[in-house]
Amino acid sequence: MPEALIVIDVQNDFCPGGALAVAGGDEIVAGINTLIGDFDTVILTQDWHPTDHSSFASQHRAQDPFSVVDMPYGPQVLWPDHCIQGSRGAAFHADLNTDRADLIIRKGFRRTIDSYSAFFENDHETPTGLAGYLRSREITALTLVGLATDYCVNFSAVDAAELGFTVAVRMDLCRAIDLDGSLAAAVKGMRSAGVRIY
Ligand code: VGL
Ligand code: ZN
Repeated sequence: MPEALIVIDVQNDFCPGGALAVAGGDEIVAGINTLIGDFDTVILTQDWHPTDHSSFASQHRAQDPFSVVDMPYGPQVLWPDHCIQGSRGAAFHADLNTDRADLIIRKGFRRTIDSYSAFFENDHETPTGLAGYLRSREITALTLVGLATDYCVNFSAVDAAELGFTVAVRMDLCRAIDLDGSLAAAVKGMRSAGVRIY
């Protein structure tokens, strides 16, 4: 069964010292590099925002980072400015082995809409093209690792399962933001979507 490893958003801004640092985000890099050796197909995702992205609290009057606003496509957490296209913060962690990547998928590049998932933007209907790529390569099983467990890994895993892929998430190679119980909710949601978590 053709399988792919999908490495979600292992970028400087999600690592300690970054603009939206995830605790221990850098601890998973060595283990991911080892796991890359076990897969024929490796795909990386890269959060890739314009400077005026609508998910940034800085673009909203009187909204603090980590507050939630209603967007036309639903509720959206407002984040500190992060992963700005071409910036050092948007670059992959320097130790991540990117050489084996067959595909790097960028997301969140449209100003008016965020994209947590590697498959669909946050309206849950605009495709990134990843599903088509995987299907045309006849890949049916996915292992996901990366940052952050409760946002981009979670949304990607649930979408993948709903699209019919067999999905596993290696929790030891993920780290979470964990806002207001978001990690527990993500684990529950992934399980009920049929994602294997271990
Ligand atoms: C992410 C918040 C904003 C993630 C990306 O990679 O989980 N979280 N942008
Ligand atoms: Zn982002």
